[in-house]
Amino acid sequence: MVQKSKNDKHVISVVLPCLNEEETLRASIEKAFEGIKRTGCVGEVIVADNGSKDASAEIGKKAGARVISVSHKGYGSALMAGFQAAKGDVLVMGDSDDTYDFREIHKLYEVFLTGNDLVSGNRLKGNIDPLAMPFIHRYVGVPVLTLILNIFFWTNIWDGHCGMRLMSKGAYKKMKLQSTGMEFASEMLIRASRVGLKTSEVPISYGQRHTKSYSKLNTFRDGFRHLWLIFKYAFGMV
Ligand SMILES: Nc1nc2c(ncn2[C@@H]2O[C@H](COP(=O)(O)OP(=O)(O)OP(=O)(O)O)[C@@H](O)[C@H]2O)c(=O)[nH]1
Ligand SMILES: [Mg+2]
Repeated sequence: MVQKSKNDKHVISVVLPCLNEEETLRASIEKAFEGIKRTGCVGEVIVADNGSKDASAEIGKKAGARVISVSHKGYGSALMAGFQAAKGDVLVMGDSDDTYDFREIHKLYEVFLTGNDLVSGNRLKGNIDPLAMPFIHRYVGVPVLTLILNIFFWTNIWDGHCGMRLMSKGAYKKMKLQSTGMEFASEMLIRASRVGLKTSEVPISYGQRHTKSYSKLNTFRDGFRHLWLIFKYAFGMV
């Protein structure tokens, strides 16, 4: 079960991986602080930056986040460094492109309190903006890759690529994650299943990326990385 902090409240660390997200970072941070507040807990927001060339780092600091500079590139690397730096006993991950609504952190937290180790958002069952995900991601990539994941490893999660998740720090440490890229999201579910974590998911909102900054997700490269990782774990190559 999850450790409580001294005042009987959890301390929540929200970690935002960030690569050139100056247009949306402030809004993401403000929503994360509001999300922490709505849980009744205290907490911090950490921006895990990979050498953004824009003003992300300064904007992050000004908005009250702790900005850490991560030398090893990649979405997974940034999250692992952020979790390492986190002071909280509850960890939340989420993107800094203002597509997840962090004011909904309490929805995940409430389910976590019922005895789960890891709670993931589910965008497909939630309030999803029609333009938030390309057709191929929403109706092919995410459901098919998640189905394959669940055939090999029962994960109890049906949006395998959701970037908004909440877990105890103890659960995170148990998983011993290593993936540096976007396939980090799949590895987390595989490892959670392998080490016997109790998982659950909650419908959440997902909005469109409204920025000039480009998406870092490459449909075929990253899709293949997720699939390859699943096969490596399934056939004992990891
Ligand atoms: N630090 C760091 N952050 C990254 C890296 N790649 C992606 N990110 C961040 O991780 C989050 C997810 O990346 P996105 O490009 O939004 O990927 P996505 O949400 O799957 O794709 P979209 O739906 O197109 O937004 C964003 O906050 C990015 O800034 C990276 O290499 N390093
Ligand atoms: Mg995004």
